[in-house]
Amino acid sequence: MKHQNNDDELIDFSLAAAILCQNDRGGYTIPTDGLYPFQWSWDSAITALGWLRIDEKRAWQEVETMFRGQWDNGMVPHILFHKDAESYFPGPDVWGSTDGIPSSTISQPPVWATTIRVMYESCRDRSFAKKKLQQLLPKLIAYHKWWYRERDPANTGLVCSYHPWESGMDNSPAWDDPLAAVPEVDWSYHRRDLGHVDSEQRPHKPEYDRYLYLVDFYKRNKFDSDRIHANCPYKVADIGIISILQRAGNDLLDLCQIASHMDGVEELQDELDRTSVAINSLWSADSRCFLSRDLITGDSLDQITTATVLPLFGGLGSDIQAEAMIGLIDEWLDATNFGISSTHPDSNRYEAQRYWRGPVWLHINWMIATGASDYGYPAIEQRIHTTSVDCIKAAGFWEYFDASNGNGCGGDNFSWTAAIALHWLNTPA
Ligand code: 9WN
Repeated sequence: MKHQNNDDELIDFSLAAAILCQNDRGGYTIPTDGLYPFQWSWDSAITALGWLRIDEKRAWQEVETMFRGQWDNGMVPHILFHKDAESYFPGPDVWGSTDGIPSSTISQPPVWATTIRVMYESCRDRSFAKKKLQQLLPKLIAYHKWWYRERDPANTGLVCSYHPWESGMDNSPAWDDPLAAVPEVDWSYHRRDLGHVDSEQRPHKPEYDRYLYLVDFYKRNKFDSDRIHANCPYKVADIGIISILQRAGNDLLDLCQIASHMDGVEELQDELDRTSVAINSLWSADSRCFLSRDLITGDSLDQITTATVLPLFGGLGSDIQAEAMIGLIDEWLDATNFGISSTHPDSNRYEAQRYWRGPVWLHINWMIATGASDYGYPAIEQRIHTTSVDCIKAAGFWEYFDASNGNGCGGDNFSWTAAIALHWLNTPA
């Protein structure tokens, strides 16, 4: 039986705003207290959308703090370790990067230019925003160029990821096979996540052993791009990253146009055009979506996860492909009660509460709903919106939700859940 949305019962948006304030550490927002005590890149980008509704200047500050940690080569790290904290593992010593703000040595889905475009278009103080935009554009361009140069040196049109953490969808079943080929670390360590969250809702140890092997591998290779590209035991063309990069790249070009900033624009346009063609090699008519690929074995990673329909968000599907993806999403929503589950419930690897193997993540629902709307499917957008509202009504502002009963999972008082509510669920679809 479908869960009914009772429209009279509203989300507590003042609580959402209070969560951002509670998680504010002065210029950056932690995802949640204890479990994640640092600044994460794509969390921070989504969180800035929430700040925009509360305090515009604070929203721009969120962006600036993140880009203060940008590497000289253009990479925006996935974590900035602004302060020491014992409650998270692995910390900066394990990652081994010591220049500037201590950071991780991989990136995360590059949603920044998309966020900044929303911020620019919906802000009240346009002249302040324009000033900020002028300062940020060269950094954003350097970041996008980093993806193409370092993660697609052969110019295939499909950037690659070196770590499941880079996808932001850490233990997605799509990564099971490529991750299984990575050796395990032979040293012992103490996971801190299990002190905050039930182990049923977190990745297993063999996955962590391999996550850490990869972290060590970059360090042993002194973060040398050529060596890592040649020898990294995990190399995946991740449809989620590719789609988010494509949308952000188009948003970046529009922002450059607005600010009459033409440096580097032609090169970016060429990269976007290349991806628009190359993406078709990932299309699966049988699955009705795009599939990531293991670039070491060449195998298609055939799990149906929310990443596989993100090309709607990236504007990467033809009209026919979009129609097929929308059909898939429609049936997917029939099979769940609360939003789109991160892994399709029909998968034999589906686990209702285990992190990226089943639960619903609201920022991803927002991306898919946005894509559905762009392609002209308002009824699907509405369904995703309504069932996302239901998650918060059922449980509050959790990190992720069980798609069958709306139970909140992972960390509570979670920044991107609060922010996406303020940004997206605060307005009717
Ligand atoms: C590793 C902060 C991050 C999110 C990721 C989510 C989780 C980290 C972890 O938390 O990953 O980066 O330790 O589990 O998977 O998407 O950015 O919220």
